[in-house]
Parts: sequence; C-alpha cells; structure tokens
Amino acid sequence: DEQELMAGFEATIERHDRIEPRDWMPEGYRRTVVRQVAQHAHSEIIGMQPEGNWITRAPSLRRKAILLAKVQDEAGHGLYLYSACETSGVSRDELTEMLIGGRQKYSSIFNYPTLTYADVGTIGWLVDGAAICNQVPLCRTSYGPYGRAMIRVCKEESFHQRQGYELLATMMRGTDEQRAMVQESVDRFWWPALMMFGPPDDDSPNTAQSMAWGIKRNTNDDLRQRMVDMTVPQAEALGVTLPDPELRWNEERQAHDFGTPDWDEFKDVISGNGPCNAQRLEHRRRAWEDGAWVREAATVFARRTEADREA
Ligand code: FAQ
Repeated sequence: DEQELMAGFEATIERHDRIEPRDWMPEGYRRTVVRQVAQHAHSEIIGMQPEGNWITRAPSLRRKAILLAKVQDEAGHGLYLYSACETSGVSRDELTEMLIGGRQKYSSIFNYPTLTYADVGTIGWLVDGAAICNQVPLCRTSYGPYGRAMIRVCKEESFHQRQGYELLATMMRGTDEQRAMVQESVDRFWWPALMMFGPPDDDSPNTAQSMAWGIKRNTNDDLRQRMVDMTVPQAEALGVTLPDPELRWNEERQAHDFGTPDWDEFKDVISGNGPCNAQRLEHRRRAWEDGAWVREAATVFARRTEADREA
C-alpha cells in the first residue's frame, strides 16, 4: 500500500541511491523533477539564442567554428534533458507547449542581450562558470536520468567555460579598446550571472523540499558563494574588475563577502519583463511553428515504415 511504497522511496533517498522512472515516487517529487529538468532543458535551448546571435559576425573562421560547436553542444544538452524529463511521463511536445505558453520558465540569464563579441567570452566564462557550480553537484541528484545526463553535460560545460576564458584572455592581451570591451561586458553580466542561482535561501520556496528529496544537493546561497570564490582569482588573472565595491576576502569566514544582487530586477526578469523575454519566446515559438511540417512528415514516414513492415 501507499505507506509501504513511501517507506521504500524514503529509504532510497536516505541511502543516496537513485530513484528510477519505474520506481514509485510521490506525486510532488515527480512534479518537482519535471519542473526543474524542464526548466533546465528550456534554458539550454533558449540559451542558444544570445550566442547564436554572433555566429554570422564572428571575427575569424576559427572563432566561428568554436562558436558553432558550442551552440550545437547546447542543443545536445537540451535534447538530453528533454529525454530525461520524458522519463517522468511528459512528452517533449507538451514541454515545448508549456514553454511557449509561458507556463514553464527558463533561466533568467538568457533574457539579457549580447551587445558585443566580448559577450560570447563573458557568457562562456561567467554563465557556463555558474552552470558548472550549479550542475556538478546535480550529478548526484536523486533522480537517475537527470543525474546521468548531468555527468556528460558538465564535461562539456567545463570545456565551454575554458573557451570563454580563453577568448577574454586573448582580448585582454589586445588593444585598450578590446580591454575596455571586455570590462564593459563583465560589468553587464556579473550580477545577472549571480542571479542564475535563484533567490536568496530565505526567499526560495522550493529549496527545503528539493534538498530533503535529494533533487537539489545545495542551497542557492551556498552555490552563489562558491561561484564568487571560484571567480575572483580568475578575474584577477584576466585583469578585469568585478563590479562590486563590497567584494572582499573575509579571513574569518575563509570566503568572500559580496554585495546584494538587485532582486527586484530578478523578479521582473522571471515574471517576463526582462530586456529580451518577448524576443526570446517569440523566436522559439516561430521556430516551433516553422518546424511543424518536419515533425508531421517524420511521423507519417514512421507510421508508413511501420505499416510496410507489418504488411
Ligand atoms: N531563472 O524556490 P526556488 C545553462 C524560479 S545554465 C529563472 O529557489 P528552485 C547552460 C524557480 O524556478 C541555466 N527562474 O526554485 C548554458 C521558481 O519558480 P517556479 C539552467 C528562476 O527550482 C550556458 C522560483 O524562481 N540551469 O543553461 C531562477 O528550487 C550558456 C523560486 O525559486 C538550471 O536550470 C532563474 N535563475 O531553484 C546554456 C539548473 N531561479 O519554477 C547556454 C537546474 C529561480 O516555482 C549558454 N536548476 N527561479 O515557477 C536549479 O538548480 C534550480 O531550479 C534553481 C532554482 C537553482 C535554478
């Protein structure tokens, strides 16, 4: 009965074992997995847009090849994650409809514009950097298909992060104008990158339950602190200044103190009013509609092949 099933589920969580799609799970657990994994998948797919914006304007063939490969990796991550999400009983079509209909979210960060080529480097360095901080612990998430997807995704994210750092390091060795371009880009992306970790813990409605279920392994503030501590020495090595006058080493805590992100801006962005929300969703909706004939053709072809085989 239900009580016995729940005890089995809780024992699995307690042992830090994986919950698999065939296992019994409470409805709230399933809903939370779908919400987080779908949001993650949508972020990968919507996240192709800000950088994709620069593919036709990359400054060299080499940079273009690198950027194309990176954006393709993001499509791959999105597909893995949609597959992981489908194991918990929702179809990819339903997930896409929920994204386009504004019923599911994607990461706030992708609602900011990419104004210069330096932004490609900054996204690699800071946005993929934040993604790594957040996702390495998710390799140990309790939902099996999600954790396994994270292992490969994280390997590729590490590569992406180095790619961004290398791009910025190259620009920092260039002209004064290029250095100024990097600094201006970092000034715009630093705070939105810290917002990727979600609201502060005391304002995060999902953290406690998600941690109890082992879906999340760390709190939002804990991971944000890790991001700051990881990034400060990298910023020094690059020669850029992080735009936070309150940023300093705290000897006692053995961690950096830092300022408070503008949480009103964050709330605005996640409720649909960021600088690029409308544009990002509209672009996704158009791609979905323009691709309808491909999905239809593939379905008809699959049915016909199946019928031929049976005949
Ligand atoms: N943006 O109670 P919490 C990438 C929502 S990396 C938008 O703290 P939770 C790689 C949250 O959903 C980016 N919404 O929620 C890449 C909830 O609303 P809901 C993707 C946010 O789930 C790099 C409400 O606020 N990574 O794509 C955000 O416990 C370069 C309350 O928040 C992931 O998705 C936000 N930043 O913790 C690709 C990582 N933060 O759903 C291309 C997996 C919070 O109830 C280029 N996700 N909200 O309507 C997670 O770790 C968690 O879901 C958090 C949020 C930490 C994001």
